[in-house]
Order: sequence, then C-alpha cells, then structure tokens
Amino acid sequence: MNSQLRQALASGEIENSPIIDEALDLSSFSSKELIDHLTSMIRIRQAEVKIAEMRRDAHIGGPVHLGAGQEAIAVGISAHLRKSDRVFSAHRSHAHLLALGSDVRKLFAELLGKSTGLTHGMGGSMHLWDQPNGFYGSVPIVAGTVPLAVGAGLAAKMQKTGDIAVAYFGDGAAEEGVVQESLNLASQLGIPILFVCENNFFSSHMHISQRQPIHSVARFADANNIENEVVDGNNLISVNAAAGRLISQSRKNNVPGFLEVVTFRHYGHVDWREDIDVGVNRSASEVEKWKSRDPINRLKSALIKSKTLSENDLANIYNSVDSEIKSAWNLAVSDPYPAEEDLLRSVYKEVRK
Ligand SMILES: Cc1ncc(C[n+]2csc(CCOP(=O)(O)OP(=O)(O)O)c2C)c(N)n1
Ligand SMILES: [Mg+2]
Repeated sequence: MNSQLRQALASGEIENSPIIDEALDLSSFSSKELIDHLTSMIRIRQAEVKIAEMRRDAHIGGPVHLGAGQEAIAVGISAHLRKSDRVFSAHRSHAHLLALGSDVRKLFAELLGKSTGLTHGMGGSMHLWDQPNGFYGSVPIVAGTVPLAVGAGLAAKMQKTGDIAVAYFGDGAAEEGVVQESLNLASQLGIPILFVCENNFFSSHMHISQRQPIHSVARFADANNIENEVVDGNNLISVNAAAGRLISQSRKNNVPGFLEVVTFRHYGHVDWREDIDVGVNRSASEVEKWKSRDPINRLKSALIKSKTLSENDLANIYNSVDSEIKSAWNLAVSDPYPAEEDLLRSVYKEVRK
C-alpha cells in the first residue's frame, strides 16, 4: 500500500489510482472503537457544516478554513494520543482540535468572538488553543507551528514524560524552509514527534503539479532519515494503523516519525464555497470524484456491510450529534462578548511611563 501510493504520487497519477478506493479492513478493531471513530468523524463534519452555513449567512465574522473530507486523519491519529501530548496545527485545524475531545460549544463561541471561546473570543478560527485536551495551538502563519512542535517534543524528552508532539501541516507548508529545518533538528536530536502532512494537493488555489516535480512530501522525511509512511487519508483504518506504528516508536525510542496522508478538501480554500472554476484546476468533476471517496461514507458503508451497525443505529448517531451541535450553537450564541476592560488582556502593548 505504502509503496504503491508513493509510486502513484511520484507519477502524478494518484487521483485515478484504485489504491485510494480500497475497501476498509475492519478486522483488527472492536465494534465500539469503530462506532466511536465514526461518531467522532460525524461530529466534526456536522460542526463544520454548521460553521459553513453560519459563515455564509454572516453570523460568523472572520474567515474559516474548513477541512470537511479530511476527518479520518485527525480521528485516526488522535486514537493514539493522550491528554498530555502536545498537538500543534495551522489555519485548517477544527478537526485536529475536535478529535481530541474539545468542546464544540467553546469552538463555536470562539468563532463568534464570545468570552467563553477557546481563546476568550480574541482569536477566531485560526488561533485556537485547548491545552487541557492536548491542543497547544494553531496559528495562520503557514508552517509557523512546526518548529514549535519540535520544541515541545524536545521538552517532553527532557522532562522524560513519555509524551510526544504532533505537528499537523499541509503540502503547501512543506514548501517552507522551516519545515526542512524542523525535520533536520528532530532527526538529529532524536525528538519524539509525529509530523503529519495532509497532502490535499492544494496550497491555497494552486495545485501541487504547478509547484512540485514530485507530488509526495514524504521524500523530505527520507532525506532526513525519518521513518515515514504514506497512506490513504480517507481510509480511517489505514491512518489509524500507520499512526499507531509511528507513534509507538516515537514514544519508545525518542525518534520522530512522518505520516503523509493523501486526501482532499470538499470546500474551497476558505469559507463555504467549493472554489470550482475560479481560475484554478479544481473542477466540479474532480470535487465530485473525491466526494465519492468521502471518509465518513466509506466507514459507514463498511460498518453497515459487516452488520456492525444498522441503518437505525446510524440514524440515531446523526440525531444525537445534530442535537449536540444545535444546542452547542444556541448556547454559544447566547454567551456574552468579552467585557471592554478585557480587550487588551493577553495583548502586548507599550506601557508609557
Ligand atoms: C507564511 C505564510 N505564507 C502564506 C500564507 C497564505 N496562505 C494561507 S493558507 C496557504 C496555503 C497552505 O496550504 P497547505 O499548507 O497545503 O494547507 P491547506 O490549506 O491545503 O490545508 C497560504 C499560502 C500564510 N498564511 N502564511
Ligand atoms: Mg494543501
């Protein structure tokens, strides 16, 4: 699987490759684990659908970068994390945060600029933080958190906690020099960190074929002697298994690991539109093709086919998640805005004597 995917990426033929349409092999998971994973993915999707609608209708004031279609990655990886691990992300981070068990209401409140939000309504979608759940932060500076994660991993090693750091970043971020420096340092110093590159083929509106001679990012891990795997990011089972292997090595041996997950986002770069025909090669048929590989539908079908889940169970999951999302939104809407005297809290300012 790994080598076939690498080859398909290298030849630029990945999008037509049957490898990323393989059926899910559920055999090494309990029914409970699988249903929990499916529920977590559905919760993330429904939260983002709500965010998209509320942004479109101008209830949310700031830009949002949605990751619908990429949920299997965060859910598959988070299954191996503990609360004391140190997870960093960037502009497209809702799934990374929520998969750790973060409160949807606090995320909504943040997007609405409310004082109950994850950063007290001061940050919005691109400045999230939830350290009690292991989320050390996201910032919009592309690749900006990758060296921070390396530092957090080094701290965990020095503190001998057995914890690891996780750095989520995109294929576009991998083109920033600081990612190369981070890989080098993590390898050289033996730092327990999982680098996760979500290769969705786009950096903003530019396709990887316009930016890179080879469409796989894992070659940068090879160059730094870092153990790496390339997997179908829309297959929860593959992501979970690969993350499990790399994370346990990191924890045990204080080494970095690198996971490249091949995926696609359903929405466009920013906000609720699909970015079709805006002068980039992201066509309606391409989006449709990737939607047919929806990670949630793939897991759902496998669970129904194996009789792990009935249609009725599935409807119950959707009903319960939908009412959770609805109530989280209503509570966030009724939450207060920060008080005026709090506006400069947590902000560096010049103090005149
Ligand atoms: C240092 C820096 N350069 C450029 C930008 C503008 N920008 C925001 S997101 C983005 C694309 C990032 O692509 P990728 O890393 O693949 O993540 P994706 O959006 O696909 O999840 C760019 C260029 C930025 N925020 N920071
Ligand atoms: Mg990308």
